[in-house]
Amino acid sequence: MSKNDERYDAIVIGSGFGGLYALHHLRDTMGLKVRAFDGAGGVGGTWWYNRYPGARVDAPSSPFYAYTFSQELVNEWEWTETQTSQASVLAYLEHFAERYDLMKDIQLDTWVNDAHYDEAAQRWTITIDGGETVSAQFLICATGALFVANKPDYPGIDDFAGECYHTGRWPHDEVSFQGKRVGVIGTGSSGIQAIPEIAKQAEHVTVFQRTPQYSLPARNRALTAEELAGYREGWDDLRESMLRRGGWPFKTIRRNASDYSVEERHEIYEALWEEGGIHLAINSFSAVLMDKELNAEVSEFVRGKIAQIVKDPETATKLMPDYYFGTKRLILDNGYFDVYNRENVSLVDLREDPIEAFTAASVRTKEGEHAIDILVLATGFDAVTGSMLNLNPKGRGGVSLQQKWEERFETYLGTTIADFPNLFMIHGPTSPGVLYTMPLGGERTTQWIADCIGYLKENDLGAMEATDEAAEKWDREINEMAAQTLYPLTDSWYVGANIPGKPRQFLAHLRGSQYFDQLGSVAQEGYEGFVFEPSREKTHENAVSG
Ligand code: NA7
Repeated sequence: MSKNDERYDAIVIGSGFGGLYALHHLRDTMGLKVRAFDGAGGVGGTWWYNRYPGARVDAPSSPFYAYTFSQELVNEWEWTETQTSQASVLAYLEHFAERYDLMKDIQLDTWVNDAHYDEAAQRWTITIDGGETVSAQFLICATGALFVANKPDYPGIDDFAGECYHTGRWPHDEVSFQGKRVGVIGTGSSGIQAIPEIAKQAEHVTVFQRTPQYSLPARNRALTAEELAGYREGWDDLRESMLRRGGWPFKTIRRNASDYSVEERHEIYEALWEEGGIHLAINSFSAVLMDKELNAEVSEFVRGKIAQIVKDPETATKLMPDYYFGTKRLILDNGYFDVYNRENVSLVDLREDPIEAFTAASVRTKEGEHAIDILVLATGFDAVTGSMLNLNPKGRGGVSLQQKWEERFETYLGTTIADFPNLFMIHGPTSPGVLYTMPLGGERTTQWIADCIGYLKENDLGAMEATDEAAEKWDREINEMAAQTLYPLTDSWYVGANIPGKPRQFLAHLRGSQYFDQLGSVAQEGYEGFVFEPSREKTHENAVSG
């Protein structure tokens, strides 16, 4: 039996970076009554689930892949490496939840099985595990951009009798690869981070690769005490700079390739490769993601590096990507290409030698059979849209999100959806999300959402909703922005190409700081693109008291 006596101002779904900050900000800064729910057994979201060996932040990190709003928080957390490990990010998020006393308002191990909008009450009601219902005026979906694991459906895969793990659902108990024959499917960030670690233990690792990748050396190293102290000291300025510069505090180099000779350009590529991280993409030449010829030159440079590192020429050739550099998620690795120089690692190129079926103890490809004890699926996610479609909220007139997004993932400002009043997404489709520094993006989006809520309250309004026209216009803008780049030309999860049948659409806003300026101006100019309803609760109270 269900009961409906839990009423909140806001419900937050998810307790990763976005959800934890939303709970803190809405509760502690706005004074709202908030409750958060998460199906996981701990806080951390993506960082709770993705605990495979070698998991690290794949963007410029310590101390910038973290909350930025509090100098005290910056001062008290001791980051130790330049490329933060999963364990360290998770410990930080647990510390954050404890420090701000968030746990008392988070219900873990609790799935939200349904969410529907009640037009008359101007409220969202959710049904959680056990059938209990809880309602709130605002539904904040911090459900994660990389949440719904993509599991391949090869014939017989479920008959495989050995251990099988998806990188995005890694077990909490330690997995031992000692003396085991391991098959890894997938060479995105997760596969490329995990493979060198697994190879250290396993008897043999067979990598099944569908698409070779441009992976750049992470050059992870200890973060010195002086560096950290310097960042802390200059935090206000660094933060200011992050706000202005797409989430990254340091100036990126803007130069025209045509001002340099081919030799000079190669010297620049060499220097940036040595420096490591994503510098080759962001600090080489401005047009690298727009100009096909320039991109081809950088692509060739990386292929040359792969040829230098990997000793067996046949394996090196298989590892060479042929799509536009940087148009799939750039990967930062710690010894990935080197791993193929080990005797216990071999590569199967699925484009030449596809998987035909699994047996209880092997993977059968067109050209052979590979006996394995453990199967690691590093096959990624139904990214950006999957977790919202999984939740499948029902909006105005009972319309479900799955119906709404059947053909296109239309949002307004990447945070709201027409027909879904008072529902806000953090890192939703067409927000900068996965292409921005996510913790900061979550902070800034939440602050905007909080302003919307404040505006409604100040003006005795009960609901706000994006119009279809605004959503369509926004959709065109995002598309046009992406069309100026090479991104849409590549099959990647940015365009949904990794999930069979998913509508193809570029899913991110490409200019983070401009995006947050846009959010700011929409608020300043009275929320163009939204319609509002007076608060029925207030009218009701007036009627009662009057
Ligand atoms: P990704 O980046 O989506 O990588 C998944 C990998 O798995 C990629 O190499 C895929 O090949 C491969 N894949 C997916 N399905 C299959 C099937 N059916 N057969 C063979 N290979 C397959 O996911 P990650 O978890 O590595 O990283 C996700 C993000 O998390 C990452 O970008 C970071 O931001 C953190 P494909 O390239 O699609 O041909």
